[in-house]
Amino acid sequence: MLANRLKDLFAAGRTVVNGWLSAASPYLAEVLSHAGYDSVTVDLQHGMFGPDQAVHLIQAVSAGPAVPLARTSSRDAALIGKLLDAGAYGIICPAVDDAAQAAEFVAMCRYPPTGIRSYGPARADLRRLPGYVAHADAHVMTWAMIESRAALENLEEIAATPGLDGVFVGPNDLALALGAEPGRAVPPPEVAGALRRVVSAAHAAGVLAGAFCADGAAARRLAGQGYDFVTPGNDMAILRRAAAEGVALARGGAPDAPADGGY
Ligand code: 3PY
Ligand code: MG
Repeated sequence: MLANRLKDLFAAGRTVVNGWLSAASPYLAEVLSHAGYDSVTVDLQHGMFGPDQAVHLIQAVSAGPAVPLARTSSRDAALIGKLLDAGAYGIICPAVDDAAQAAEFVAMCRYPPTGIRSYGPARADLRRLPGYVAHADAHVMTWAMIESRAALENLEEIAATPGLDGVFVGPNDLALALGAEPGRAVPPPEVAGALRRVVSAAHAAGVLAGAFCADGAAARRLAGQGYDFVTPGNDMAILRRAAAEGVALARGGAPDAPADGGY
């Protein structure tokens, strides 16, 4: 594991732009890694692949300039450890609803005595340099997803979790939790309000604010609100939009306004 370039970008106040990979294609992972993103997240929760294939996707992202991250499918020490051993430089953990869950998640990403990560770094320590344990603990980033009513209620306590780098809004599950429709290009008002609350709570606690976004315009809006880490759409929503646009243009019509917010 090299130094985590994302940490330098955050420290310099840059908005970090993250790609989102849900297709089981190492080729696509390479393409995204060369597309200009600062990082690319391999999505184990809703991506169409499991842990074995995630290893190859992390390898493919590593072949380009983007920093490989992973969203785990659950708060599971074995899976999180495997993703870190495979070379993920940070973990995004879904559905973190309170401070105890946030602390549990952070512990899964850190070695003893602070955490419970088991030793066996495999791809993450290919160079077998001395000091990997301390290096990994200092460079692996931890992001807790805020995507429920409970998480909003416990937001300040979650953000104050020692060792947590940032909170990361899942606008679709949050929309469902707040009785609104998920998957839209423009977040419903309930979610828009929550997004504003999350960025100020995160910064008040001294941690970063991140979010999944439907597209570049949504990502730009959140960056304007102070979000540090934005994800302008997932691979398949981008592809579907571009494909539909090409078809519409080829048929001499105007492309429809994007309805698919991705996930
Ligand atoms: C959500 O919007 O709920 C997400 O988890 C983004 O993938
Ligand atoms: Mg979600």
